[in-house]
Amino acid sequence: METFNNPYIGKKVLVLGAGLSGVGASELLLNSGAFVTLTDLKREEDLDSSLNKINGRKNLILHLGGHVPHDFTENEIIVISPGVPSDHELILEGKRYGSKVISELELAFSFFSGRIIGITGTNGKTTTTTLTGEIFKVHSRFVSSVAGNIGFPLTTAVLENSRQDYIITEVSSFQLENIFLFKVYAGTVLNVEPDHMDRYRTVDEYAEVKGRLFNNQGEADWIVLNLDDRFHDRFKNSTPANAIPFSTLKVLETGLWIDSGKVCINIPELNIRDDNFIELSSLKLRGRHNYENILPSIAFGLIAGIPKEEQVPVLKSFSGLPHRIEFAGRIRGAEFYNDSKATNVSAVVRALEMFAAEKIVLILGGSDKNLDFTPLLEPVRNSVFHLILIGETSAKLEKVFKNQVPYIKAGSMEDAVENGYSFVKDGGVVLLSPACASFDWFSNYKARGDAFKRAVTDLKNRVGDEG
Ligand code: UMA
Repeated sequence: METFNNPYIGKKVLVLGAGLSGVGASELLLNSGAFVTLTDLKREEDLDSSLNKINGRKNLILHLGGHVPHDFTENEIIVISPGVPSDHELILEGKRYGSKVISELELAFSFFSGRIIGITGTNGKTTTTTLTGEIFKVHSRFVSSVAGNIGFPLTTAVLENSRQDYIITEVSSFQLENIFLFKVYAGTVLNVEPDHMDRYRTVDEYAEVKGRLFNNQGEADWIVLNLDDRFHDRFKNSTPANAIPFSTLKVLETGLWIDSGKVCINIPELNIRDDNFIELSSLKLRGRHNYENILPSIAFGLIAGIPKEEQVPVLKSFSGLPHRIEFAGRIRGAEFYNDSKATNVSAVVRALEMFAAEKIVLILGGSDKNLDFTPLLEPVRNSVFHLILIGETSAKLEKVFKNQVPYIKAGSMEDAVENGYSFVKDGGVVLLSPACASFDWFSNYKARGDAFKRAVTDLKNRVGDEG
């Protein structure tokens, strides 16, 4: 690891939260000679096994099973985990005593000598980050990796190799709340739709935090700009970086766009023009929401100097990610799709667009992020045959759909799948696209999607046996 300008050597640092982010941050800090206190509300036995990576290390104090107020005023620096709100009472207290509060991205950045490609947005971050990572991987001139909100902390990626050329980083708004010097060489806000309304007062405030991705950029940097998103002007005006626009709806003069079923490119700054780069029909990814991920991924490759021809095989073979409108099986006429990662309203609307021609049973509900579900009424009324409401938000959802769309409530994922099947066994789609977080019944969206897939497989075995 680089130790140039190491601002943490000998410093007392509190790391708040001992999840993935906090353990990654602690490990980087310990390796750089800091004195670390790691604290979490959870007890050691309830924490993820990743803690084992650092447990017992010299210069590490663990305060688990609750926070010690004194820690927040005693340490010069506090690294806050993204899941902890920045206005946490103890954080505010620490700030009053002069502690500097930074995010894990900020910490990682000070040890990294390469370039960060930053990808944020309400929907499609993980797909875009993964696809961009694949594009960079095929190019033999670069050493690169994928990290961030995707589930692999940036601190860990930097610790593994602080001299790699690029880290393709999925960035959440939470991680941007406490940055100071963190800078992306090239970045995009894919879209801003209502989400995390339990953390931000308005969508405008949420967009403002997303826009911090472009803080600290200079004229040699790049912003990849979605002209279909209502906040694009604000982002463009916030940075002196070179702008590459893209659109999946409009034909553009410069940037990347779609015309007559083909991806077109015209980037004068890079001297690249191709009116027939790739046919959408040759791609495995389908749907406008996916094209919104493909265009910026191509742009990032081009910015880094990866020839467009080199990108073609990657684009053609990439088939998307688990839990994002993932095919989960067929039982007689019913097809099952797992879209567990759709944890907000706009993600569900995008999924419904994909199945517009089908008879859809939609499984909706989960834990509450204080989202307004009324914008779902119109698209659901237009395209959904029957609703199945699950989880903590089912009563809130019921109020929106009562007397508007037929619905039932299900008490478990198995129940939801079985009922869904009963409505469309002669033809149709059962879509789990919950518009909510998963923490009411599950540990995360992956566990929820896996439960759905398991329920489909179990039902298939039973129906097969009966049939
Ligand atoms: N905690 C406290 N005190 C508090 C609140 C929480 O100690 O007052 C503790 C919890 O008990 C828990 C820890 O903090 O043990 C959790 O920290 P965390 O929620 O920040 O989770 P991590 O495991 O560190 O994972 C985080 C991201 N999680 C969130 O932003 C909520 C992961 O994104 C990310 O992959 C990981 O860092 C690595 O960078 C997940 C996510 O849901 C996938 N992101 C949101 C999204 O995509 O919508 C933003």
